[in-house]
Amino acid sequence: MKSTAIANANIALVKYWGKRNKELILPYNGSVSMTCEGLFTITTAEFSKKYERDLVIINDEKLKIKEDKSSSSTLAGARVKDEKDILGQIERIRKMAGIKDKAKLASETNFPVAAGLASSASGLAAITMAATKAAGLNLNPKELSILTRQGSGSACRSIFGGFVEWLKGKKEDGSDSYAQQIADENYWPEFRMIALILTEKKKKVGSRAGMAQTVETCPYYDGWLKTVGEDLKIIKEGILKKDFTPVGTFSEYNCLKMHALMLTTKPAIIYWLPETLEIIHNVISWRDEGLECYFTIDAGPQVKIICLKKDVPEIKKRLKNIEGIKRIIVSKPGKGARLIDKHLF
Ligand code: 2P0
Repeated sequence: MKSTAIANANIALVKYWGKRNKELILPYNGSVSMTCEGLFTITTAEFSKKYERDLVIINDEKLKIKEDKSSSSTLAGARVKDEKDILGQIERIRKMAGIKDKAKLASETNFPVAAGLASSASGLAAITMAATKAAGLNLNPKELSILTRQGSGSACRSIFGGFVEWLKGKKEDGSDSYAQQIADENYWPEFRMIALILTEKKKKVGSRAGMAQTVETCPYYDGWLKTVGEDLKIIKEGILKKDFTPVGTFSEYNCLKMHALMLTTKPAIIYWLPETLEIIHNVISWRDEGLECYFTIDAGPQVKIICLKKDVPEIKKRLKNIEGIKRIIVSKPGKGARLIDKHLF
């Protein structure tokens, strides 16, 4: 059977950075995200005897299925991570369904891949939903989230719409580490995330290698783990009360704490470009002038501005005065991953 799924990317308000189990992808800390409408991946999957080997096509490009020994901090390494994730996920799904057929999978993403815009989140969520269905499995959202997590951690949050929490869990087998919805996409429709694309180049240090390096070498990682619980509590409460100021304040603070970890990792992981810092300074001064907005930044140079709908026109107007912004994408809370009828092949 052929199945197709669409999944939106998500941007974290409380970040995931560090694994307690690399094999099962179990995080050291819980995280919270907004699923972003309009930043999506569509995937069609089919398992069939007619395929001699697994065939994966990403944005019209065939994945070369090969082992590459290069470090994951190189461009090639970042690419291999994606391939291994996808093939690993197909294999996991085959085992779960008890089938041997090879798969054909086509995936299309409508925004820059591997540049700090959560492409692996929408990608692995769409792949997992399409391929499980194509393999004849009928998983509930919690089971789907657990399986998606094993392909890429942040992807487990994209199964759900609106505002989502990924529970870190305590168990060794990962059965209590999954995402759940805090509030759906219609709960706080005024909330906005403005993604500013500064470069479409792939990042040099992938999240997977970067976070492992942080856990191993950063002297402040314990401080992160001690304080992230407060960020989670305040942001979740703020979402439920639709109280923008604490959500924005603590999202920005949590992002800066994560980047402080990155900067003090050996070797240092510096994702920011000069333009990133310029936007940070602007957001802070706009806020001082009474325009309430906050920033968040992931494992890449792009800045996302967190604001309310009423302030989007003024923020866009001010952004015109900043050089180096290639694209602006405004997202509101979006739907969770779902099956659709229109197949890619
Ligand atoms: C997040 N990031 O919470 C954080 C913030 C990047 C910075 O989740 O190894 O691609 O596949 O589990 O999910 C990126 O990490 O890493 C990420 P894996 P993933 O959105």
